[in-house]
Amino acid sequence: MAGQSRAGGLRLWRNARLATMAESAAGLGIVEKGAVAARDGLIAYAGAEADMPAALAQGETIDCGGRWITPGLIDCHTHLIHAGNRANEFEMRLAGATYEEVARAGGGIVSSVRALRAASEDELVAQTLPRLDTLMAEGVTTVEVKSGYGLDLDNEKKSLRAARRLGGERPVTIRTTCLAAHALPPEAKGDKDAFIDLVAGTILPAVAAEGLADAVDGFCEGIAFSPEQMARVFDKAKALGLPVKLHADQLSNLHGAELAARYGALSADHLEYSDDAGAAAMAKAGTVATILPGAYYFIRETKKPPVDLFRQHGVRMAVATDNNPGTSPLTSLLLTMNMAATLFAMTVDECLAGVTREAARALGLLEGTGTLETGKSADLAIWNIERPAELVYRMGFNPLHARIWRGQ
Ligand code: DI6
Ligand code: FE
Repeated sequence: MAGQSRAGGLRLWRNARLATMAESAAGLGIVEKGAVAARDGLIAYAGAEADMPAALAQGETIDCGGRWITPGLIDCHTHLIHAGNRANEFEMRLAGATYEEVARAGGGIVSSVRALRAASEDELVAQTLPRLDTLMAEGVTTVEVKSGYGLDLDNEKKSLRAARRLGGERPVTIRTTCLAAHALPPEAKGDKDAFIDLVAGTILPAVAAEGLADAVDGFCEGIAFSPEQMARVFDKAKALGLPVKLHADQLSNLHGAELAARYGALSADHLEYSDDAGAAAMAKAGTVATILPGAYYFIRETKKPPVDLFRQHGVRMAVATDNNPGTSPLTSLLLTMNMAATLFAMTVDECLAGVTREAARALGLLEGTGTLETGKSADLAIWNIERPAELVYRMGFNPLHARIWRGQ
């Protein structure tokens, strides 16, 4: 805070090694003797210390002792707002049931819906903060949070209001996504089309009118909604001026990747069963592929997302936790990177870009965060490491030295 009052809110981190993740640079955008200056919460300089304008050295100065600075990490796909947990279903699956069998037996997403509906908004915030704190302790400065366990107007709004409140409780950027088309609630009595009418006709317009969501998402899957049903949700989202995302091709290939691309989606997520045509369509539309190894690992999926196809077509890849009580009770982006590398053979550079620059792109935030570049939010993570690969290599070890959000 002292630095904020001095020299126009100037702050300088010097004697650091930078992985700027800038698009224009090769690889990680490494600067060996680097410095980052922040003014009023924005990056005023990031680059070689020797080339920094002298005027920027007037404020509070922090000697980083040769530590590495990356952009603050971004978790671009979470269901962080939920109530209770599903450890009981985990035990069922350990005894041999599949995720789809558990869902069809009345467990799955619907059991989290019951728990969320019974919780107050305050309780949701209180139950979610420990998960958010765990992400932040690893240098996360931006988190996307979906609704999708409310599945009626009041409970979807409650979820999104609770998600928005997280940003007031902690120094972190929260982006909210309305995932009302996540599952069919029990009161819909099996009528998916009528529920989609409710989502498109009532829930989305109300959520948009109150400014509760930054984007709209859906689950396109046999156990959830068809591509035609999702298209109706997306048509409404577009009419309301909200960008879209999609849980696509996670358990089967319903060509969700193409559907997402057709609507210019910010991202299509999961994608284990996507094919060449899906990757080509995403590349053309600039839709980011969000890779979610936590869910793949936790439900012991065996079909890997077609990372090679994404590379061949030039599809950008983000990496996220998918934190949720059913398929990915994961609150570590560092471990998520390790999984993406170990399970899917993503490179260190791809993993680090996936939790910074590409995650920002998947949220439509690349103008404002995700790389160390002048004019962006001063969101930084400072690490006790010798080389960036350590962030991907270790499992269950947190080398964070300091986390800076908007210059503080
Ligand atoms: N795909 C998933 O993996 C999660 N949601 C989705 O659309 C699962 C959510 C849950 O089981 O609670
Ligand atoms: Fe998800």
